[in-house]
Amino acid sequence: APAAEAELIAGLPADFRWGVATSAYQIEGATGEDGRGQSIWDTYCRVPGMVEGGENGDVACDHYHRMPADVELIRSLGVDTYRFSVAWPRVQPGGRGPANAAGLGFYDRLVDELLGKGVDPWVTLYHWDLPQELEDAGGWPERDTAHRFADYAMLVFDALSDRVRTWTTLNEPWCSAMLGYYEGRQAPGRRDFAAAMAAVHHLLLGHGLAAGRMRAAAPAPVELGITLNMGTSMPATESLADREAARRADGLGARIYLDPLLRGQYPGDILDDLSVRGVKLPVVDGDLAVISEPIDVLGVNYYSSHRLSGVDAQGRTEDDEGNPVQTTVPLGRPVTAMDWEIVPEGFTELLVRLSRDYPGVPMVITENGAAFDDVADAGGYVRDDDRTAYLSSHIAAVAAARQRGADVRGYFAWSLMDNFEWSYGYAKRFGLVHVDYETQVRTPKQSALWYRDTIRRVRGH
Ligand code: PNW
Repeated sequence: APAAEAELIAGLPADFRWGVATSAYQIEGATGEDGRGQSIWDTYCRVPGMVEGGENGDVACDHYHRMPADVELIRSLGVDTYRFSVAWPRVQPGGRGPANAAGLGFYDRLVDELLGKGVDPWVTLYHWDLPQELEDAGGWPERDTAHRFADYAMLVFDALSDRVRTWTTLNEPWCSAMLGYYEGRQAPGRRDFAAAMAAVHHLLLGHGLAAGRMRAAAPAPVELGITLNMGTSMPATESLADREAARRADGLGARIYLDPLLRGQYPGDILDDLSVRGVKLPVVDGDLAVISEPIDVLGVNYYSSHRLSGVDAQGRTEDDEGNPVQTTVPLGRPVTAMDWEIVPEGFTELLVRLSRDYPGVPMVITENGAAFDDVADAGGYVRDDDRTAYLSSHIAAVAAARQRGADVRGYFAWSLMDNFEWSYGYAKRFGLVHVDYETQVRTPKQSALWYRDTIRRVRGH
């Protein structure tokens, strides 16, 4: 397989975009500096039991103080793009009103530092750190939050669009809505299905409002997009119950975002499912026109794929609340440290299917990567063959999808360096670069060197 993978990877075009990705709360630290306000993650981390080890992002990778050295590290990997996110509570401590110049200043310096080293900045405006004051006012289930997001987006856009060409509004609205407001596994930790569905709509509305205003204000051509996390949902058997389970998983995981964004309407089957559950999306006339504002690039984050069954261990098709059963049936593949099965062909299937069902939108892989239980030697070096194998098989999967017609223009590894893995704390390491959290020393792992050499080879020099 590695030889076949190498051949596929070598066939990627010389102008394929290569990058590494991070997000603000996961790496910056300095949560109390330069007027930064509190976000829902500062709050959530302090709720006992929510984050492993009671950890939080107060220090993280101390990137806020080490930014120039980290940019040099990025340059040394030979990537052409760095995807990072802007912390809303640094720009608007309470989520409203004028920009906090000191907070915005950090991103201003970061962009200059990147450009000075020949690395393209790829800005994500929202990677989950909602200002706590907006959550106190209702959060994403509240329509007003969409308008607040668009205002915030314009503050950042006005400050950086003279130098930043590519903008992602939201990272993984599925996680914000479903993990944050339904499953409670992420901030703000609520468990309310109707609230989560309202959040879906208002996240999408916020995206559309921001994208429309950015497009109208753009001083030069810009590339606007949104990033969705998706996988391939396969039925465990051909039974109706299992096919329904796969349809619903794909509907709530992917189509409820893709269809309004790219077709201007919510998927009818999912609206029907919701109405059976007594839930109606809070759509107001005109919203879908806002949400379907054309985008230039679709960001795809891929980690794994799932096989689904509509029948539980007791043979039931409905749970105690009368909701349809949806169980994951393992494919029997090796797993990462997250217990996520390694399914590269599900990546190819996803990309081919997206290009067929939603033609005309170029895609970029804005995240792909894996956590493993790294063992560092005395010098901090990690021989992470498992991560290298994961990257190789998944980049090859992207190349295979391109051969089948998927218009994928780039690939960003998650993540530049080990960082705060949300409710898993610092135990899960996704980095290409190892971070010693005692000393903050960064050491490129074997996978980082493999990635650098791979990029070099594809570019042909
Ligand atoms: C993404 N899931 O999160 C995020 O964008 C990153 O911030 C994060 O560090 C990375 O993936 C690794 O987890 C996800 O449950 C969280 O399917 C959960 C899921 C998918 C992506």
